[in-house]
This record gives sequence, C-alpha cells and structure tokens, in this order.
Amino acid sequence: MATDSPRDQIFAKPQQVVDFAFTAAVADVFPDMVRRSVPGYETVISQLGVLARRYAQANSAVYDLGCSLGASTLAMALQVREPQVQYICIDNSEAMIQRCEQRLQRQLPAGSFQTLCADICQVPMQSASVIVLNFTLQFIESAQRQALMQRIYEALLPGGVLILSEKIKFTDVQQQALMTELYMEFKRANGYSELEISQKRSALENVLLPDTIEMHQERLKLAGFGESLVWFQNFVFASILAVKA
Ligand code: GEK
Repeated sequence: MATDSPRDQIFAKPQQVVDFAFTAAVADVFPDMVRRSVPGYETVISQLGVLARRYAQANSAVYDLGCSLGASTLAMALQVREPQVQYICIDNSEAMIQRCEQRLQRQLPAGSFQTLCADICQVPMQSASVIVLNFTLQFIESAQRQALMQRIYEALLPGGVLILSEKIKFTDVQQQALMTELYMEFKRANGYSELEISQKRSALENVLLPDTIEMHQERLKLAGFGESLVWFQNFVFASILAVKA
C-alpha cells in the first residue's frame, strides 16, 4: 500500500472534539493514519492476499466491506489466480469510495471490480467466495452486527470464507489494561502526541465499539460458521478466519 500519503495531523491541535467521521480530510491522510494507528495493518493487508489466493473461487465475487481506499482489494487482486473473480468494494463514505474508485481504475483491469457508496448493512450480497471486513464491523451498531453476519454467511458459497479484522477488548481487566497501555506506546512510537492520542480516543468513543474475541466467535457460530480461527493478533487488534463448510 502507498505510504507516501500526507501525514495525519487531524488531532494535532487542541479542538472541540466531535464524533469521528470518514470525511475527505480523513480520506486524504488515511494510508498514514491507518498505518500509524493499527499495529500490524500492513501485515494483515498483505496476508489478505495470501488468504484470498487460497480461498477465492473461479466465477465468484470477493466483497471488501468498508473498503476505505481499497487496500484489501488491491492486495487480494494481486494474488488471486482464479479466473472471473469480481471484486466488489463497498463503503458509505463518499470521500473514501471516490478515491478508492480512482485507485482501482489505475491498478486493476476494467470490468474486474465495482465500487459502491452504500451501507454494508443494506447491500445485497451473493455468490461470494471471500468476504472481507477489515476493521469495519467495529463501526457498525452493535444491534446490527448479528444480522450482518447472517447475511454474510448466506452470501458465501460452500468453502467460502469471511476474514474479520477488528479492534478487540478483553474480559480480563488486567489484560485489557496491559494491552491498552502497549497500544498507546505503539502510537507514541509512531509519532502521535499525548494530545492527538487523547483527542482521537474521545472522537472514537461512541463510534468505534470493540467486542471481545469470544463475542465475535459466538456471533459467527450463531450465524452458521462451524469453525473460526484467530490467525492474527497484535495488542488490541485481531483477525479471524471463518470458513463456511
Ligand atoms: C482497509 N477496510 O484499508 N457501511 C459501509 N462502510 C462503512 C460503514 C457502513 N455502515 N461504517 C463504516 N464504514 C479498510 C479499512 S476503515 C477502518 C476500514 C478504520 C467504513 C468507513 O467509511 C471506513 O472507510 C471503513 O468502514 C473503516 O483495510 O478506519 O479503523
């Protein structure tokens, strides 16, 4: 992914903090923001390529839900060898989807992808071999998460997979405290000031609502996934692979 994006300075100055939104200003600095805010983001992105290479099926759809600038799709499209795979990128931020469309147009063959500005809780999905929710479910209202998971399960072909990456929380109070502190160190090490860290945390407080790994796995089970496996974890971030039998 491009790392030459402008530097994220959105919370650098003292401000009246409002709920975080995926505006044009955020979209412009997103590659830098996500790389300095999500430990292991680049690893997860490149491994999505490896996972898609393993699970994408010929004549099927690959959905990137909450695609932002399309980094997950680009990583997957670079690796998948099966013919007639259609990449469908969905995001409800106009700013993100416009930039995503431009990026994909530059890098993928015309006709191999679609971009859609829409709410992933409303869009019909079908014939999917791979569905990616890369750090997106955390922004969906808790009450809507099970229904979305159900629709994802139903949209998958047999042998299809969901890859679910999320910020997570821990039931154990000490583990939660330690992992949060380590995550803060990660942000400091990446050049974020105490002011930036605390203002961003306030902005995300009502917007990004993490679940525990156990809650995710329970939800996946209820949706019909026989098995789900944590394949990546780094401080308060994790990714789960769920296979439809
Ligand atoms: C990546 N997956 O680079 N419908 C559609 N999109 C939504 C919705 C919704 N209801 N809610 C939030 N989004 C990307 C990174 S970022 C993660 C994903 C982060 C979108 C939102 O507009 C944003 O682009 C994305 O989900 C979350 O691998 O910023 O931490």
